[in-house]
Amino acid sequence: MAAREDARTAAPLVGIVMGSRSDWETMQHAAQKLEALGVPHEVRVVSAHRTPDVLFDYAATAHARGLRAIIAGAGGAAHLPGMLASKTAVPVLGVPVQSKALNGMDSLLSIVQMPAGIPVATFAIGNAGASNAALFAAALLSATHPAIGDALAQFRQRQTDDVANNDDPRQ
Ligand code: RP5
Repeated sequence: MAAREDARTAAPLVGIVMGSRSDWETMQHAAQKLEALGVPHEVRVVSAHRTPDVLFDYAATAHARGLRAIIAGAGGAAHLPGMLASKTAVPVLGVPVQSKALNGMDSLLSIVQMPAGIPVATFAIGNAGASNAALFAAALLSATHPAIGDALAQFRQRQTDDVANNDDPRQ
């Protein structure tokens, strides 16, 4: 429980941003994972198209505010992760949100097809991508934050044990 409280109250190491409040249904999976691992984080709506000045300010101040990874989720013409990456050297982890019109293929291609020189680490479409981006951010932080590394190792062990202890699909 202490780790979960720290994840909300300590100075954030990870920023979770999304293009719209409608992305929260997906991006909450990133927040839940960071919370479970005790990774201090913040959550904001930052739109590349509707609030571009906020995006620039968020990226420009991210490192000085202590952020060491930014998980950015967006759908459709998903410019948020790439534009953040263009304005900060903090690693950007892109999550393609599953759009209604094209099922997230538009989001995926918008995020993954960055030109050489500005990388965005791109994850799977939807909930799995949001969860894995959080796990990846925890892995990035584990070299400098051993408690996060321990929490990540415990999570993986529990996941392994769950499969091993439930290996008969008929039960
Ligand atoms: C993107 O447009 C957002 O990331 C969202 O996935 C999508 C739709 O936004 P809303 O119209 O629901 O606000 O910018």
